[in-house]
Amino acid sequence: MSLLPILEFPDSRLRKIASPVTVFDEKLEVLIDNMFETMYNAQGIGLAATQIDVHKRLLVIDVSENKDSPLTFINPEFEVIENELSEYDEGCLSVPGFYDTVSRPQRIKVRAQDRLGQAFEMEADGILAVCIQHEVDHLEGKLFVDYLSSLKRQRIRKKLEKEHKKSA
Ligand code: GNR
Ligand code: NI
Repeated sequence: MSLLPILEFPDSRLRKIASPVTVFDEKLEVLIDNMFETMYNAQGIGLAATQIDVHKRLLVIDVSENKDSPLTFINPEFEVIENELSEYDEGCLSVPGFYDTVSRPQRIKVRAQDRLGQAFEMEADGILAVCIQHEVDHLEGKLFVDYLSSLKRQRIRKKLEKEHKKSA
């Protein structure tokens, strides 16, 4: 397995819209395994393919305490089943070191395919619902900082650009 480099805001590749996965093969399985390894290594609870510069509709999540409940969502779609919003202090592996409050629908129903292409459905609430919506946003080229004021977003962009220059 291998660790994959994670793109960081304001990299324009994070703005690409991902295409559906159509082929379920060995190569896809290797990619999924590498995404889990990369996510666990970075101590994230989710990772979208967009973040590793693969523009396919694929994401991995593990919100469990013991990091023993990996979930793979391929070609995910969700509908809101409760319009009530809930706030969560979000972070992102592509926006390292920054956290801020985002409001999203509390309860969703997700339809997706698993790593073998088998369709499944599940309902989600709490942190899992937050994480799925955060990851599906990545597939649409959207980041949690887009929900913040432009002033906050600009501040974050400038700080990260400075960091990137230092390490370049
Ligand atoms: O690791 C992550 N933590 C997190 C915390 C609150 C809301 C969303 C997330 S997702 C993030 C990993 C990530 O960047 N996924 O795209
Ligand atoms: Ni993220």
